[in-house]
Order: sequence, then structure tokens, then C-alpha cells
Amino acid sequence: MCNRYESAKKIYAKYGIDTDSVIETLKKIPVSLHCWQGDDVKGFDQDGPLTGGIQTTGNYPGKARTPEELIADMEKVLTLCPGAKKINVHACYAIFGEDGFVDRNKLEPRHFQKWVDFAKKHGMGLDFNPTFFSHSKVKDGLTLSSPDKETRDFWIEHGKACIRISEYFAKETGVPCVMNIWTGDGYKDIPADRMGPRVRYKESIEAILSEPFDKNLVKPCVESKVFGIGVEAYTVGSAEFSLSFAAMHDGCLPLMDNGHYHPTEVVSDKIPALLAFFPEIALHITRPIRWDSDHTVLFDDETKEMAKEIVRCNALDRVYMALDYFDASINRIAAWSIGLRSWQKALLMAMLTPNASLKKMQDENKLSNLIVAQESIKTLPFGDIWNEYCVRCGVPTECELWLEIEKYENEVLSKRV
Ligand code: RNT
Ligand code: ZN
Repeated sequence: MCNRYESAKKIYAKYGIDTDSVIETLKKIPVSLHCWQGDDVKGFDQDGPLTGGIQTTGNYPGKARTPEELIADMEKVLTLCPGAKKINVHACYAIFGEDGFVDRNKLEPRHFQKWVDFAKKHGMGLDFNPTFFSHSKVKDGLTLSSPDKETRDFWIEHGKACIRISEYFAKETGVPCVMNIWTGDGYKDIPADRMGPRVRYKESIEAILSEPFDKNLVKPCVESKVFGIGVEAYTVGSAEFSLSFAAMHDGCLPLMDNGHYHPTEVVSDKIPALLAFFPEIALHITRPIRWDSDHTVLFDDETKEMAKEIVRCNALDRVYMALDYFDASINRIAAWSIGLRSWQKALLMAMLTPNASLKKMQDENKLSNLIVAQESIKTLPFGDIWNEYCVRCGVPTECELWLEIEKYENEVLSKRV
């Protein structure tokens, strides 16, 4: 075993931390990997533009064009990232066989069988998302909150179909399926009625959740948002709407995406607030630059802070963690891997922190001692433990990562023209 690890392990032991057991624990904590990073949120069921107030920018070559390419790319990413994974699938990634296309209100489990095969092959669970965007039935920018009943009904049927598919995922994989409801519904300019759309949205989500399902298998979530591109003035599924909906509906989880708040708000502070009330919550982990830009997640301060909160609230089994970003301007395998590895680093660092003794300092009001301790922890030999974690998981270490990505780019991605 490498000397640097042995020496780092001794240093952490002085803080009461057993690095071997941290590594073993972290290996088993699943993080959900989003399929939509591989093809710029395009999907397989339509040819139109990406709508709903979200945007990918960039045209780096090599994006996945078919289900086979997308799954192959994700398989490559699995070999580059340590830790347990789940796969997060959007409904627009239905894979139609010989019997052909069906619209979103008619989707069935069989349209996702290849995703189940992929998950089972790697012993992973699956998460799911109805797709309420990039579709001709989005009427005047609205879906579940539309004043038009036919439009609402179409999307309610879609939501119900997705509940059935989520339950199928859970039964097949043996792992609960987190099903996240997000719509881009909203208005570009000042609305005349802010409550009407929210009441309709509430009733539509209730109609979706009236589809029978086992609450131990399907975990429905509602994701809030502050604004989207072209939807600047008003978002139906605002923070207060979504949090209240989840609070008032048993079995429904609030989902916080850290790109969906005003720039000075931090999700790290919201995590413990929600954990004080909800048995379980869900996260979309992203990196907003000035807006919900969905840049690749990095090992930066707020990422570390969010992981810290989950760990020191002892909530690793109460928080469903999913990545959600899409960068089309760099190698997509690199984007996926950097994001997942960064979140893994953040979790590892949080688990290598002597949280109990820091809390004690706070409770005893030893705040000078606390600031000194918090700063000194930052220079512990974290990199040596991370390196060892990668080795034990059989994935590339930091200095090996690019070589692997470059090889895949040369051998596979560059041939996609
Ligand atoms: C959009 C939301 C939503 C999407 C995915 C593709 O702002 O974050 O979660 O990114 O559903
Ligand atoms: Zn999101």
C-alpha cells in the first residue's frame, strides 16, 4: 500500500477519523448520474429544440446520437468515477422498438427496458423524470398549470405513466425510484394572475399522485425554481409553492436544485432546515454561474458545504443526491466525470471531518477555537485519501483521468461525425 496513504491515515486518526471505514462507507452511497449530460438534453422522442427555459450552450463534437451511444458513454463514465451510482433517466429518453413511437401520455415500462437492462448489468438503481418540456403539447409555455384542460390532461396522463414506469424501475432493480416533477411553466412578463396557475399546478400534481403506487418504491418529488430563460417574471413552481406542496402531501419530497435560487442564497443552509421537518429530501447538484447555467459541478466551496451538511446531519440515508447539469462546450465524458468525482470528493471530505468535536466547540461557545480548528482541517492530506479511494474503487487517480478521457475521445467520440 502506498506510503502517503499510510501516513495520511495516521494524521486523520489523530482527529479520531478512521479513513479505512470512511472509504468503505462512501463506496456504498449511491449518487444518481443524469443521462442528459451526454446529448445536451435532447432525448430520443422528438427532434425539436430544448424548451422550458433551460439551455445548453456549446457544440463540442462527439455527443451521443443514439441510445446505444449514450449508454456506451455512460458505461465509460462508470469506469472513471468511484462510488455507487444510480442512473437518472428522463422520459424523453424512451427507447422505441420495432412497434414504434408513442407519445408521452402513452409511455409504458417496456419503452425503458433497455435502461433497466443497463442498470441491472451494473447492479444500479434507476431514478426517473417526466419530461414536461421540448414537446408540441407545451401550450404557450405551460403544461400542468395551463388554463387549457386538454393540455393539462395530456401532461397529467404523462405524469401518471411516469409513476407506473418508476414503480417498474424500483421493482426490477430492487432500489426505490426517485421521480422528480419539474416544469418550466411560467411567464416572461408580469402576469395578471399569479394564483390561478399555481392552483391548477397543485391540482394537476395531485391528479398525478392519485395514480396508485407503493410509497416505499416510488419517491415523488417536486422541484422548485426561481426563473428560467424566457420565463423571467414568474415561475409557477416557485420555492414556496414546491416546499408547501411537499409539506402538505404525505410521501412527496421537496427537491432543491442549487441553481434555482437567488445568487446569494445557498442550498447548504436549506438542507438542515428541511431535514428538521422532512423524513427525506432530494437534491439536484449543479453549478450556477450568475444564473442557472448548469456548469459542470466542481470541488468548490458550496459543493463542499452541501456535502458537509448532509454528512453532519447524519442524513446520508435521507437525502437523494442527483447530478443535474449540462455542458455542451467540453468533452461530455469529462463533464460527467468531473461532476461526479467532485461530488464524491465533497462527500469524502465531509466524512473525513471531525464533526462531533466541532459541534461540541459550537455548543460550548468556543467560537475562536472553532474557527481555528475549521481552518486547520482544510490543510489535512485529503488528496492522499482521495487517491487511495480511487485506487480501491479501481478507477483512475487524478493524474490518470485525462489520459482515459482522451483515449475514448480519440477512439470513439471523434468518429461520430
Ligand atoms: C431545470 C431543472 C430540471 C432539469 C432536468 C433536465 O432547471 O433543473 O431538473 O435540469 O429535468
Ligand atoms: Zn434540476
